[in-house]
Amino acid sequence: MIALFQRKRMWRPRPDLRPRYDVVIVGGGVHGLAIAYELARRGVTDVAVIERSYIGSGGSGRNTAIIRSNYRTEAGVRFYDESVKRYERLSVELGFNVLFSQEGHLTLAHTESAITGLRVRADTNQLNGVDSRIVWPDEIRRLVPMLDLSSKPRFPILAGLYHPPGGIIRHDAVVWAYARAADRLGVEIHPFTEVTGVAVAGGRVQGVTTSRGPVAAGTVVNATAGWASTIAAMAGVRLPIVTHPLQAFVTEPLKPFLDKVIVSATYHVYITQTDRGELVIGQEIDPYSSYSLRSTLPFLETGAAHAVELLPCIAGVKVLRQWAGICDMTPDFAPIMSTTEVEGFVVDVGWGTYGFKAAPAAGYRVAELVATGRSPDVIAPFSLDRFANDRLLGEKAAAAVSH
Ligand code: PYC
Repeated sequence: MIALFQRKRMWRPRPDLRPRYDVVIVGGGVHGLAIAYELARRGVTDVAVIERSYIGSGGSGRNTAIIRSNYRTEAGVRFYDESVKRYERLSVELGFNVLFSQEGHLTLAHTESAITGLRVRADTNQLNGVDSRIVWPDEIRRLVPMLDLSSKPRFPILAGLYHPPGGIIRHDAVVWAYARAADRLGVEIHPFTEVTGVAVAGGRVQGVTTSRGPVAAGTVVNATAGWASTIAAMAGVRLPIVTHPLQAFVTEPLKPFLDKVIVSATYHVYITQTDRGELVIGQEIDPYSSYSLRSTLPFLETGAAHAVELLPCIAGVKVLRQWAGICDMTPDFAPIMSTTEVEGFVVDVGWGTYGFKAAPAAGYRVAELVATGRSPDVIAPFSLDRFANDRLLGEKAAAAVSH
């Protein structure tokens, strides 16, 4: 029988791992794929992306897909602003709709000290050309009519930081779009291939060993998010990273009523409504370090209770499912995009709870670092040696719902 309709694959299956590539990227999430695509665009096409499971199976498939650049440090604001601008062009650039809804991002303050923190962010954002400003309850009511702005909640809403360019995106579409674009430029994508070792000799990386045999490489890039420190340890590189779970849950679909991303550090909760109508609700990272991908009842109970304090109208809504991802946390809540003491071993790690929003800029800049050997200005503050040289970045106040 003749198949009437054959679906086109997003990228080509590659039966064989070749014995050598110019660049091997460990991690087939959005970062690894974006780096591969940007390398290929620069003419570096002898690239393999090696992924232990299916592509996008790690943090890229387990995040809440919030995009924003309203960070606290100048380095953070500049970098994430570049990423938001790249996301704005991504559907056209990659020829694939990534459903970026720039609906606006609203961080709530419930205490005077939180307002002070938001003022610092608003100033730093504006000084760096990012649209972000303090808003007061009257305007908050107009932006999100369903928020409880009365004095009834335990922590009434006093003010907010409003960031119109922020929003949400369709995360699997971003992963597929980068994979397809990288594949078309000649990159090889090898899912279900586990890296079991990183070969180093004379202070230089030689390649990786995998569940499908050894592969030599001129450069190895570690883009493995929650597993970043374990892969780095295989190369003898110690990273200041501790892995923590981050959980989220999703409700049944509701009629559209929430067209802003809402974040509250005091309630440790953030809420968005997807294009399908579901509410996506997340909290702070779990307080213990773990590689566990299991979600927990205490998380669901506190997340739901806190979300209902902000939006009492969702009290009877059913929860459909919950999940956990794992996050590579650095002490200053900022990433590491850097060369290391092992020549040819490059890291794009420490993405904690902010990796997805960073992928287009990280892909572009880490590819530039690999291709030229020089760290571009916009990512120079994120080098690994900042921890030895006492140049930490202090991004915690603006990272997810941390405070
Ligand atoms: O940084 O916007 C963020 C975020 C939301 C959820 C986790 N991180």
